[in-house]
Amino acid sequence: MKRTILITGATSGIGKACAYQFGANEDNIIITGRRGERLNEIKEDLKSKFGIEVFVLQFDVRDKLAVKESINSLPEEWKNIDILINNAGLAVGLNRIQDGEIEDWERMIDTNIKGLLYVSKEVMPLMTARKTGHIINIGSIAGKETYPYGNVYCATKHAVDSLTKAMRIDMVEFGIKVTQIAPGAVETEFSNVRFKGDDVKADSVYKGFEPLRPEDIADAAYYCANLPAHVNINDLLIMPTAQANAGIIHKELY
Ligand code: NDP
Ligand code: 8X3
Repeated sequence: MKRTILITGATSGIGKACAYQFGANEDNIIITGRRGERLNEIKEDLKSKFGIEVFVLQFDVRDKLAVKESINSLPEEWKNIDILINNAGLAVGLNRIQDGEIEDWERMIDTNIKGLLYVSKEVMPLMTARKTGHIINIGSIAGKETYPYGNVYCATKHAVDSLTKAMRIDMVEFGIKVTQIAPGAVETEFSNVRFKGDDVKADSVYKGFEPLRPEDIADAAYYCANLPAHVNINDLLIMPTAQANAGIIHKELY
């Protein structure tokens, strides 16, 4: 049976890869993000490649009113959301905490914690009412370990780790599955955003080793979403083979 998947942050990286992974398997997808042009291009491409239905919702996850209005505006048949992938998120800056920018901290907290809550707040009642659903939160190795200069980003991902557990506890009686996928280094636009458009610095993060690809995470999300009804993956920590933990990446010198 065709399912309905809502993916936040589907314009790039992991979220976009999830849209293609689930789309290739004929699920119908609600793609969201701020960049409308990209959303429309991805919608047309998904429809023509896979013959699926795609619905675009353009909103900033930090805007609680826009989140509420957008999700409420879905046609009734699109409100039967089977899987929510809470993926939209970002790191901004990489500094000692005493040198951090308050605006950067607020962007991360507002997007990674509050944004995830705003979206979930609208979708969770739709799932509990139907007594079915699966929430997949994209956490991070940064939610398992705190690494130098990672401070507030790590704190936001520790919050995702905690909220994942909380969702599972509070919705267990409704049969809702809740999974966290926590990746190590994945080559996406993540570091371009973190370094505020310094693409040379961003590229250097992934030099000298083979990072994960966004498709690797989409593949894992798809696996988690296709287990029998009685099986749930609570937590999945996925690293590139060259990455031992948050701080140790084996890089070949060149
Ligand atoms: P990208 O920068 O490639 O993608 C981020 C996505 O989030 C974009 O689609 C962007 O859409 C969306 N987004 C960001 N801010 C907002 C906002 N305020 N409102 C709506 N959408 C927003 O990075 P990744 O794919 O790597 O990141 C996806 C998730 O994976 C994040 O939660 C990140 O923390 C996590 N992660 C990434 C890792 C990595 O190494 N890359 C490792 C571990 C976790 P738009 O700009 O169009 O709004
Ligand atoms: C992204 C992974 O460790 O590079 O969450 O910040 S890390």
